[in-house]
Amino acid sequence: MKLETMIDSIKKIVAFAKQYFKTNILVMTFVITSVINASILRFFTVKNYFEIRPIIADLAVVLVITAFGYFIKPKNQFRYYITWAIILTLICLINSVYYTNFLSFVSFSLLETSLQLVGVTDAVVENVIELKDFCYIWQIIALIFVHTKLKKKGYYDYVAKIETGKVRALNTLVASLIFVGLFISTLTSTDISRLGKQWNREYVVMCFGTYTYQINDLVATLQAKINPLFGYDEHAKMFREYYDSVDNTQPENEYTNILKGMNVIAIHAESIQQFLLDTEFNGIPVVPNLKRLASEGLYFSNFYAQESVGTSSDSEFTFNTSLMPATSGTVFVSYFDREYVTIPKLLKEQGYYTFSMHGNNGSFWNRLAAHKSLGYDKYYNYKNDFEIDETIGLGLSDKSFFRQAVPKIKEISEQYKNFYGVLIMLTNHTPFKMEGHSDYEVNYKYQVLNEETGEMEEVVAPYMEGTKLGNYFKSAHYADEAIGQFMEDMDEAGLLENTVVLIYGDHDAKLKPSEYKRFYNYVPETDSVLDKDDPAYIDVDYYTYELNRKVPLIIWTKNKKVQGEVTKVTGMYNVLPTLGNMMGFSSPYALGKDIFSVDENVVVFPDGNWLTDKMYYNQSTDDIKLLNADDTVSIDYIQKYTTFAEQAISVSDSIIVYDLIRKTKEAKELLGQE
Ligand code: GP9
Ligand code: MN
Repeated sequence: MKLETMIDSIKKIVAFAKQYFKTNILVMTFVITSVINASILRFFTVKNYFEIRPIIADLAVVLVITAFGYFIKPKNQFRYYITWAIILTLICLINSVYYTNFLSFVSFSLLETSLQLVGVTDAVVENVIELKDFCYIWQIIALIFVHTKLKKKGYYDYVAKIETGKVRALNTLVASLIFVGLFISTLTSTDISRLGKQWNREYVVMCFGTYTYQINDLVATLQAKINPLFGYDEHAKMFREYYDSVDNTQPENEYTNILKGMNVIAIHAESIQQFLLDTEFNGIPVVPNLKRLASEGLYFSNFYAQESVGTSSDSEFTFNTSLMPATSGTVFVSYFDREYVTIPKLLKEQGYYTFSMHGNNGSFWNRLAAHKSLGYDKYYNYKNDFEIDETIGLGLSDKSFFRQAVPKIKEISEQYKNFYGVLIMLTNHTPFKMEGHSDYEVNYKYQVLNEETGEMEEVVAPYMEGTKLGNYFKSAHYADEAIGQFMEDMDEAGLLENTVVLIYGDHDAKLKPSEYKRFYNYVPETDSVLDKDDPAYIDVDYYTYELNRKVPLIIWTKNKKVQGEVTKVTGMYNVLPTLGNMMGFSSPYALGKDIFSVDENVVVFPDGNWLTDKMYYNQSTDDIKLLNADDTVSIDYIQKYTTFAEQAISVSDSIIVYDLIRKTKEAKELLGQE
């Protein structure tokens, strides 16, 4: 009896499945072809062939689209699914073409500027479209083919008799939700944060699939368009009031115009932290070249990058504008099309040719569009301008990058009287895996007496090998060698005579406090780490960690025009006013000050924390850390800078979101003031 019931049930299920498949042929063709197309796109681009997660994510999106098709009468469903098939095919096709040219995925935010970009950048290589870019069209052909066959067989009339659209729609939505749930359960916090920031588009596609990427991109693009529609007056008022109260004209001091008329090469030193300059292993400094350049030039030893989620791109932005990063999203991705007063634009007014160079995909951080908007005449990038003869990590190795950059700079110097160029380094990027490219030894070696032989013997304490911090030292050493080689090549090419070389660390290495704790508390002789209760134990608390995130800033000239160590706290937003005073330019919108014209400087961080020479303020806990325990600060002092920090962040964000610099310019032009 029991067996009979079971067989009966199985028969019923099989019959139901048969009936389901028989009456869902068009729908299933749509679902399967859509998921296959999204997978083909990944196969040709990011190449994560065997990842199941993006397939689940694509399936979930396609099922939601499918579900709504059931509300339409069967004989009209084809129109619905073919429309979607065309949209999805186009998404794959356009992304495929975009990837062929830019090695990244397309963004709705680029729609307005993309045509213009294609015309003006050198990013479009000869083969604009490849044959494989068209392979996605098979989905449309397949759907038309299946539809024609079904129509001939009277399929739609048959389905109309038995289909209960609403039930099927609901069932499909539930199925989609199950896939969504399944997918979400596999996500890490990094995955979610990267989806939110949308800056690493390859990563988002690899993890979330093609369709979720595109939906997310649409939402991010719309958000950036919608936000400026509300609250304009209030923000414009705050902006006016702030700039009415500050004087940003070029100050007069001993540095005024000292570097005027010189060329500038700025090196964006990826993840180079300041403490590297004070660290050595077995008597060999981690970054000997940076140390030397720091001692020969003007060295800011308490300099902070002020970056937010836009990391490298935020630093580039603040460096070039003296504004803070965006409070939500990133300037380079969502607000690149606003008007900003920037170093390249200000130097162009003095007749400079301006350029940037980088050994990673041009579209990474949306630089193709953002650099143009910042005022660079040309962005030399990756395969378009460099021969990829050595790859480490994300792209072209720093040594090859610099080697190839020098002849390009030479050519520029022969064509233009003055130039300003930013060289964005890449190799010293997390996870700092050097795979045999650095022979720097990060383990302590010391001598002990061998009692048997009576001779001194070398002991190696292998405590840093294989740790992230150990890898960081090796990788930073490589980056330093690359800088050293670049300086030599520049000198040999005669390019240092009238050139200021400015080097800044773009942000910290984002290493965990535990890495430092182990490093500071290791005892080589006993091959152990000090216990927390040990009196000699060095703790890395919140403030120690935050203060240690500082990066170096060096302004160097061959003839030592500027020299010395600046120990005052400084931030990335001080660069434009400080360098500007030395070179004869200024921005009326700078939020930072010329460091040589202020008695006390404050560095504001994007999260509202701030730092002076006296204290660090943690805004989330409303707590402070005095840098010198004997010092005192008043409530008014804390209040004054907390207010300034809030003001700087809001004013900057208003400029970014509401495009206030452009609006102010337009209003002035209208009034005939400029
Ligand atoms: C990417 C490189 C690194 O091209 O500049 O970016 P980051 O991850 O440091 O922001
Ligand atoms: Mn970076």
